[in-house]
Amino acid sequence: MKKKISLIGAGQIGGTLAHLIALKELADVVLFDVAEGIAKGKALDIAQSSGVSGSKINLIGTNNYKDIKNSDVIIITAGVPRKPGMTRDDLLGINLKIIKEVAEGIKNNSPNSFVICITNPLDVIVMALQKYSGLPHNMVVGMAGILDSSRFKYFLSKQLDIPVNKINSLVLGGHGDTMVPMLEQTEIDGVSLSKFLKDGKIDKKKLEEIVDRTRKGGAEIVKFLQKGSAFYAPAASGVEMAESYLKDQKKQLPCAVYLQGEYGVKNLYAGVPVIIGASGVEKIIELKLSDEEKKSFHQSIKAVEDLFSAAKKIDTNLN
Ligand code: TXD
Repeated sequence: MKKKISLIGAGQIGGTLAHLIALKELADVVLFDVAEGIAKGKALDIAQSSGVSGSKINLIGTNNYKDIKNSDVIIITAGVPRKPGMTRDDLLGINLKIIKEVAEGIKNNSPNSFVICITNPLDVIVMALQKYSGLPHNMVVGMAGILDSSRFKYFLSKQLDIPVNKINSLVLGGHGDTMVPMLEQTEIDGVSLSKFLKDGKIDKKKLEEIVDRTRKGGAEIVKFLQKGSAFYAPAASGVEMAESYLKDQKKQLPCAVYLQGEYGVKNLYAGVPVIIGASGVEKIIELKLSDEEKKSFHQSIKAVEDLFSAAKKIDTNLN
């Protein structure tokens, strides 16, 4: 039975998501956007590429929420991206309004979907999405950790001249400048990063530069693009989550999920390692954090809590 993925937002990431899903023949695609022409134009353009790729995926573009009915997966990128000099948090006001509208559309038309939110500021927007939509916590997740971990692994692989697929690592916490690359959990070709440090294969200063570049990875791209932000790596990361759900792969992935005491955090969305399978978020993996990692993680959680307090001031319904 062919699956169905609805993409709410057909912009830079939405269009790239649609193209990746079509090439991987993961599911039929509904591209939804308030700018109906963008959704229809991109759906038709990608559909026309099937003559080359041989993809049997059907795509439609729409601005009617009825078309997302019975979606297996919904991926949300509706919202505005950063401009140079803006922080992810600067997008809170406008994207909170948009996500309220999107939540209504999903609640009324496809409430049983696995919903992946990408819109920034991610951790607070995905939490607001879950509250506005009332969908179960295990079926509403945020995409950020996979992207941040991919950036960290890429920078490390370039520095060490080691293929990126030989590097295992993850970035936890909020999707902001306080995100936490987990150095103690990082392995290069099966060897711990701390051993690499001890053996002088990488120096601490270089590693700190890589951590900093990962935290500012989004801003670096915004500066180059001037108009818009990163979209290829975010789209690839979103597809990874959708695929693990649709194929019940039970992959362990860093995602923004609802914490109810895990890692000492209650009633908040934040990035931690989870198992994604056919029931959505199937398990939250509690890693043993070093004191240093614990301290950084909780600083990151504080940043998410502060931003959520700002969101509750904008919309008291979020209390
Ligand atoms: O790791 C992450 N989570 C981040 C997320 C990585 C990169 C970008 N991140 C955020 O994703 C970014 O800050 C934005 O908030 C979203 C989407 O980024 P994108 O680059 O795709 O933005 P675009 O190209 O502006 O596309 C947004 C689309 C655009 O076509 C609008 O017309 C549409 O959203 N839009 C809406 N669609 C539906 N409903 C409403 N209300 C709406 N408003 C705008």
